[in-house]
Amino acid sequence: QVNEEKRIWTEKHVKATLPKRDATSHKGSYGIALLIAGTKEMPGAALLAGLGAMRSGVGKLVIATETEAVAMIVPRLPEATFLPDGLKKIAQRQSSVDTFRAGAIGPGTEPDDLTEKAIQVLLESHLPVVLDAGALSERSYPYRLSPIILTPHLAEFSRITGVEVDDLQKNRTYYAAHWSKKLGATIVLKGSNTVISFPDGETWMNSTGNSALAKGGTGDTLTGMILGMLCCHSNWRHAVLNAVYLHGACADEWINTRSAHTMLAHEVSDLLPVVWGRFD
Ligand code: B4P
Ligand code: MG
Repeated sequence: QVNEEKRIWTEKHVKATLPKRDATSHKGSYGIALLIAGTKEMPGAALLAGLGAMRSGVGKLVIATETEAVAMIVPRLPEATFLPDGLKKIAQRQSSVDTFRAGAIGPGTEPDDLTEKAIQVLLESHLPVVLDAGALSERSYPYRLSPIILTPHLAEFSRITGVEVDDLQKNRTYYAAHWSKKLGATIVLKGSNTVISFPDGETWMNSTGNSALAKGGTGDTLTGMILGMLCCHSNWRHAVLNAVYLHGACADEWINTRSAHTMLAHEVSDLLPVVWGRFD
């Protein structure tokens, strides 16, 4: 089962693995997600990832971001709560991460010393951790029981691996699987037909998505969606695969009636309720 060539994650798999929302559940049933994202210069990335997360089944969302970014996010996502200057507080261990169910870091943050320290704190915790954008650097990962999920596009994957983009592009499945094993981390290698590789060799190709997604911010939305799905799925692999599938399916929904040139990243989150609704 594990090394089968080009296994494709399809509607059939999504139908079989998306969780139901239990009639008697409450927000505590779905946990609190931690999103470390955004700066005062790039607050939009935190908003986009926040929208993606809150549309994807979390109980509660805490956004750790720069104080100045909070005022910009609140009007568009009043449901979120905040840890102002949270990157610093987490990096300096002034604020614990133990109470969260899952964490994501990187959208709209710089790959600097503070980010590196916050990543170390997350990696020492029990949380499933999603690393994107500013959190994607060349490094090794400790052995841990909870998953580490990296979500690079080709340019970021090249930065992590030192392999040229052209070479990566020609052998996407090979490199995703190779580096997933080598790093002990799940790799979501983004692009047309996103490849998802787990450290034990299990590898899938996604079947949804289109060029409407080739626009700034859609990656931030995906990071949020993976974070949210981790909170409402009991199987973390299904959470990752279903997030990638539904993210692409929203873009497919968009181009049913609208031009691929025109979709905005936050509109992926706007479409998710209807697209997900078809599976309930
Ligand atoms: P960044 O500045 O890092 O871009 P970003 O903020 O990460 O954008 P975002 O988060 O919105 O999108 P992401 O790609 O994460 O870019 C830095 C530099 O890297 C830029 O100069 C850029 O041109 C370069 N770069 C980026 N991607 C590259 C690539 N593939 N090859 C070479 N250079 C590249 O997430 C985008 C989402 O949309 C993903 O989910 C992806 O799977 C999806 N998507 C994008 N195009 C798609 C397509 N054609 N079909 C289906 N899905 C697609
Ligand atoms: Mg990105």
